[in-house]
Amino acid sequence: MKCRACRAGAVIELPRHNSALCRDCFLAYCRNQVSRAIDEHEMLRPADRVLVAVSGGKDSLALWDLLLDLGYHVDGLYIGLGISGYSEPSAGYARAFAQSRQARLVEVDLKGHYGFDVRSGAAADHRVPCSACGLSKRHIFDRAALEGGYDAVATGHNLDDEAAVLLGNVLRWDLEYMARQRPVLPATDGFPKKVKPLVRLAERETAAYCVLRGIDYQVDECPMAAGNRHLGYKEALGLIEERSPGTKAAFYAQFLERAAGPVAAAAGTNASTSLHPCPSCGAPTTSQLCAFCRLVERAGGDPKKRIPVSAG
Ligand code: Q46
Ligand code: ZN
Repeated sequence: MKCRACRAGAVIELPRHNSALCRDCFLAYCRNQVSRAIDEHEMLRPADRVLVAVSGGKDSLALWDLLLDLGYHVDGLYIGLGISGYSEPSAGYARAFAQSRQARLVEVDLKGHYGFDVRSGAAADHRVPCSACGLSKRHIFDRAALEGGYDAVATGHNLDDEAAVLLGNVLRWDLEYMARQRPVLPATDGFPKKVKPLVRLAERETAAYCVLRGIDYQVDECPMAAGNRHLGYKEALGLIEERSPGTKAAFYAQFLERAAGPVAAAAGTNASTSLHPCPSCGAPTTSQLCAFCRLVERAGGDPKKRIPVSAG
């Protein structure tokens, strides 16, 4: 198998592009896909300070590496979720990467900082673990970005993630969620800008990228993910993709090009006028106290604790 670009020995096949690439051409392809996503969706400006949400998995570490290589000023933020057997090794991969690239990694440990982990927080707030986890991560990334003066939060959602979320939204015709499913969400009152620069790269491509770049990452799925709907949608799309390479990318790309605008118009804009700053943490909320501060209070922690991030 020869590289389609330079005729050297290929290391990876890309059926959706009807192509195969050698190591160097594949790494260049990954950089190019990220660069195109950033340009197409006006995600970042060259001088932006970016905070990457780092989990220790392949996507977030590949994203961090790619953004550094593209010349962005990028720091990482890792949140210790306290998931036994999973969180500690994940933190280790994040730290090792930061050290290897001499990049700045900010760490927030849920238990040490707020007094709960994903399991105990979920139990105290009568939620399922992924709901407590998602709420905590969104809150901490948002507050850290705003308090640290970052221009955007970048997350490692890849093409497979976005196509699976889209499939779930379409199956339920959930227009509100579809309207928000964009690769870039602009900063609005009290929320930082959010960008997903990996939306043009498939999951197996980010994994191959890490392997070829020598980046060690957490290979295991979070144990709490077992049996969730998102994984089922990914599997279903994987089967379709196997038979018809390119379908997944077309499904997502055509949504952005042809449907996202009309869907957003049909869903209407949710008036943000009822939002006010949470008296405890300052995050925008429609309730007396924001959902995260309620969770922290119920779990017996101190919601007023600041996140240890300052402009670096
Ligand atoms: S939400 Fe749920 Fe993930 Fe949190 S508890 Fe694990 S599976 S890590 S993206
Ligand atoms: Zn709050």
